[in-house]
Amino acid sequence: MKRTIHITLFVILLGIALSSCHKPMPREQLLHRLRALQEQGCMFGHQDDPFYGINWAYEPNRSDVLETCGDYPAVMGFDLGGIEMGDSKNLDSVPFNRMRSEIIAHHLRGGIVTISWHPRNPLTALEHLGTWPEGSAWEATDGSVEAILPGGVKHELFLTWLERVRVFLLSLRTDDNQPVPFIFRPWHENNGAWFWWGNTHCTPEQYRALYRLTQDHLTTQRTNNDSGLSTNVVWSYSPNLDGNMSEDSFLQWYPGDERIDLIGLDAYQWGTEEDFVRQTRADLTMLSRFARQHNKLVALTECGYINVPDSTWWSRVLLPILCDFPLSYALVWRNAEKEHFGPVPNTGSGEKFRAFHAAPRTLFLKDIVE
Ligand code: BMA
Repeated sequence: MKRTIHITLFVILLGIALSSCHKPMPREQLLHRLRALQEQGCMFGHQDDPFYGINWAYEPNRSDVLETCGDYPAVMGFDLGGIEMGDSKNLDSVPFNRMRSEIIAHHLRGGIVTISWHPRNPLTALEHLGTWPEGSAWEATDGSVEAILPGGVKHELFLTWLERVRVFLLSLRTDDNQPVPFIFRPWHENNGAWFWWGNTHCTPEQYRALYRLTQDHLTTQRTNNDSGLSTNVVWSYSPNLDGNMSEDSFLQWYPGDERIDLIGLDAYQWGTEEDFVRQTRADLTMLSRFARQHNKLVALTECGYINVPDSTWWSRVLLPILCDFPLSYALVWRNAEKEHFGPVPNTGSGEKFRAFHAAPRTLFLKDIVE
């Protein structure tokens, strides 16, 4: 009898141990979901979607995408620029407290969250910014990356910046204390020279060391026995549109398969439509082949046509690209007053966006919620 009880107890304990071993982390769940959704279509994303849009700001439950087509974007993008200084608002005046609650709200409604970071220049950062680009991410001085790596004059300062980022990211938890999984996309567009981490301002080794330092700090630091960020972050590396990106040039700066889950391309139409289409297709051909061979996700992590002067652009230019490549998502940048990249409700262009929304290939929130 006693023996039977022991065996039963052992079997129960073994069951508990095995089930806790196999419980996937939020990060793995998100990766699994992203892979499954990629089979179904390409998600539409919008930066700063719930904060402001055309002729409104900080009104609850508003979204230009929702008001144009009746559904939220599947992916919402948020930016941490300014958090490194201990600011209460980001570089685009979004209060971090509001950002936290919108990130959690989007997660709870079944959406996907992606976070970027435009930190100020660590060599020249000022408490109060000077005339643009003074002190900002766009003050692209040589030597800033070197200065924040171990042994550099700003290394200690940079660790305090990373710690502020970590504390904010750690606070992304639901009321029942579950961490919100998200895609983190630091040090983006590094193959251009407009940010201080750009390719003419540091060496490939320094860039990769910066990515490693960021990732290692965020995933290994612990306070008060918290579980850290190792369990809920999907890591993205996203160079800018090149038009002629080769695997060799990509690999020079790539942080490595063991560090990256999602490969992104930031591709805007600044010039002609023909150039945009040709260049984007060329880079996505290379990147999606690389992603397939290396078992990575691929996305248009930023894209758009400034102020969308031609509303047929959505279905005529962007949609065919989304159809021809195995993209996880395509995120257009914010609808700021001075420049917008998303749809504008209550206009003729809204109607064209609704056709893009209705295309079988594009996924909005309702399409991805089970
Ligand atoms: C840029 C512009 C800036 C903004 C920055 C970070 O592309 O939209 O106005 O501050 O992104 O969102």
